[in-house]
Amino acid sequence: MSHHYDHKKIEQKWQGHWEAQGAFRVADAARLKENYYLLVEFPYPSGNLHVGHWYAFAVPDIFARFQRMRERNVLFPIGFDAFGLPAENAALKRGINPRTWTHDNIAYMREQLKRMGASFDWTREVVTCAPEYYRWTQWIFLKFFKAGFAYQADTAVNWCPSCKTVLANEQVKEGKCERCESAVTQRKMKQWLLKIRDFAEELLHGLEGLPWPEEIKQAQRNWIGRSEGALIKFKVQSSKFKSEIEVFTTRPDTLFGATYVVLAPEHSLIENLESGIQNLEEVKKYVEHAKTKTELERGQLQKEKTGVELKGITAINPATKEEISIWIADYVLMGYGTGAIMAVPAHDGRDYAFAKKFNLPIREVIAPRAGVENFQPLQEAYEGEGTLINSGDFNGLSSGEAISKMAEKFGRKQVTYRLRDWLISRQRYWGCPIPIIHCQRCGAIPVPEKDLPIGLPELSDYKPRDDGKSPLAKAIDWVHVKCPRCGAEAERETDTLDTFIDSSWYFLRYTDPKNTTAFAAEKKLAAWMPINLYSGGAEHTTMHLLYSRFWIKAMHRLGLVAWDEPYTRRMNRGIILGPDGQKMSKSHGNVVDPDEQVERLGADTVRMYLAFIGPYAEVGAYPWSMNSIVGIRRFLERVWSLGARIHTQAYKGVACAFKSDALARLAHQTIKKVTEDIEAFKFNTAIAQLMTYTNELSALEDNADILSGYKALLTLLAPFAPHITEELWEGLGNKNSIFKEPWPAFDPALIMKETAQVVVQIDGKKRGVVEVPRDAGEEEVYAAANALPEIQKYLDGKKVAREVYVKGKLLNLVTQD
Ligand code: ANZ
Ligand code: ZN
Repeated sequence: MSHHYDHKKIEQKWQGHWEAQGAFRVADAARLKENYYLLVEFPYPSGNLHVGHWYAFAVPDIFARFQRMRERNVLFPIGFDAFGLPAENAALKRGINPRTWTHDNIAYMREQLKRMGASFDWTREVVTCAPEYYRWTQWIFLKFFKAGFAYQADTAVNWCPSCKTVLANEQVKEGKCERCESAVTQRKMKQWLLKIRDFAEELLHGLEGLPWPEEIKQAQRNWIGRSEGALIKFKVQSSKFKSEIEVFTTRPDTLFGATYVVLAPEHSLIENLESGIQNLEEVKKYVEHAKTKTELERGQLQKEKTGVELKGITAINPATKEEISIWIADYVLMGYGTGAIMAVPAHDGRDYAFAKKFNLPIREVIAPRAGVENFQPLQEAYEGEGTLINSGDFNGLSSGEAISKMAEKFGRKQVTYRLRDWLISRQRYWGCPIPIIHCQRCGAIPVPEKDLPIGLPELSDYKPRDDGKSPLAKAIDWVHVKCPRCGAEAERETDTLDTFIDSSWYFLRYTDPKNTTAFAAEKKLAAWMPINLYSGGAEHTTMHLLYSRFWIKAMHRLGLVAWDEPYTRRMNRGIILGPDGQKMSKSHGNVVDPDEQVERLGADTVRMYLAFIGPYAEVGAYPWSMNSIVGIRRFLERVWSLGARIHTQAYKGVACAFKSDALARLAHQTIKKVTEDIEAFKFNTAIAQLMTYTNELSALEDNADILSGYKALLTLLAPFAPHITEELWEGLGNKNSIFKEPWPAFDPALIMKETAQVVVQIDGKKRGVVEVPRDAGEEEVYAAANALPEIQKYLDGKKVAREVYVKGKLLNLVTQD
């Protein structure tokens, strides 16, 4: 055995070996208690692995290998989220076909991933742009369509002028396109949506039973944004027609203070009321202007309020019967509640700012405390609850009572959600075609199941267009088909599906990736689902993680799957920063290339370093440190040279008895700590313990002693550094892979501290307890007991005549009287 640790040779050897042996192929056993499904979010084929990928895949691999050594049947699959904007944008930039670009990148990344030494079962690889996969994406979509979960609507949508496509709300970050950071504008277009909002209550409810980190659950709750309130109708007063404005309010108790109403600029009532509006010109100008702003800008509290009164029409407050003015203002959003509000300037900050600016009446109707009425003009809105004043028959009621009573009297109770239906159509080429045929006579007709998949046609010009049409519209032969229902000339839908659809069910396919008659066989799903643990990025909390929960709930409602939550546990990981503590980016020049590090230090070092960088289950940001990674390399070299030292010893491959009690104790403490830390994803402290243990072993004089503790070291180290441990294990004369070894168990008796708790009695009565070394002599125990204040108290003024000591248990002091 060489004295030099040649990581390149070793890593190549074992990766080849694992592949040839199919070491990580997992059988689809029926659901056994031992089945464990560990899922990591699959990458999109960007073309090159970065440190983040290593952090996302190589560190969970520790857990996968650990579970396997604990004799679990572990499914740890990988694939590629291959459709979508990033791939298409990158291909466009390089002037190549997205298909070519994607497939080349996958081939390259597959090799990079293998060099990580991760124990993926490659036979289950799933690629979402493969027709064998998206056939089932289309199939499930059609089930949803037939059940009414998917529908088309003419709605105001987020449009990215640079990507030339619509975006879901979740893909707009601070008014900008999540992909290219261009400012997003509003457009009205006919689009496909999924009724995620109908599942809002179930999505909230389902969170209750999940043992997920509380922050993730809370972020989803906030995104869903459940709000209890009331719908109240205000009659519109006009000589020309009868109409009503319905508002959503969480504070029906403030109704007597509603001194005007406000509509969102997009509110349909504005068109209906047109003939009655005297300042139509001005109103239309304002509506046009509002379109250029994003919802986020509009919703901001501090923002200067703007608006226009609809002159010529008024509304009636149903409680006071007063005639009040109607306004449009962009701080009221069309997508929330009813798109109309009753404004209560005395008790709502935004309404207050608006009323001040436009000189509208402000009437207080809530006093902070009973009997305390404020006779000064208000300096700001009082938004809290309190006691009703200026509210007719309701005066004196508390807000709580009034909310309920007034909601019933003047309207009806209503729950509203912030969550919008999920906009899923994209005007882009590189996505899954929507399997719908539009017929003049029959409307939107599903493609018959037997015709699936509807393949994505080849196109030489797949560039997105400004007119809001998908590039697929240019595939004339593909577009023109016969209506499956009436046989007339019809056209295919040319939009493609949002990639978040592809990733909403990929984990089901891993259980049965080659199935040609179903998205996955029921038995295979039953063997693996729900997923035991899903590890991924924090940025997906209100996107992928919410979408896929919805998707599974929708499938469950249709009886397609047996459970309605896909992920038992979820863990969000942190991010790795550049050595300068900044986010890694080309512009900062602080990007660490993992391939380079692997070349120099080895995959085992890189994996282990990333595991060492911080607690994996916490969403921290950890700067890369060249010194620390070299420290890990040194550690592995120390393990290597220990192996070289004892290699000369005859080793029979059987369990060794530890050569000393002290060594046995340390070994068992190490087994316990490493096991518990891995279970808690504290890989960093597990590694620290392995380092201590290795130091102790290295300090031993006798090689036979070292050998006795070395087997435990290698097995505990194996999940972290799989290549070097395989090599050293083989060097000890073992014929089987170290991953066939059972995880070592520890003996609690051996770990116990070396101290004993000795009860101190005075004249047969317990008066205290001292902690002493287990093998302490009587004198030492007596001295320790004497030092206790409670013992001193009882012995004060007395003389000890005799003492009885039961080793490690009891000291009785008998006094003279
Ligand atoms: C009258 C009122 C009086 C309100 C008061 C608040 C305080 P949450 O809790 O977030 O659900 N609102 C309703 N629809 C809106 C829309 N489309 N755009 C902007 N604001 C809207 O907020 C509900 C409150 O936000 C509603 O209750 C309404 O103002 C406003 F002292 O009605 B409230
Ligand atoms: Zn037809």
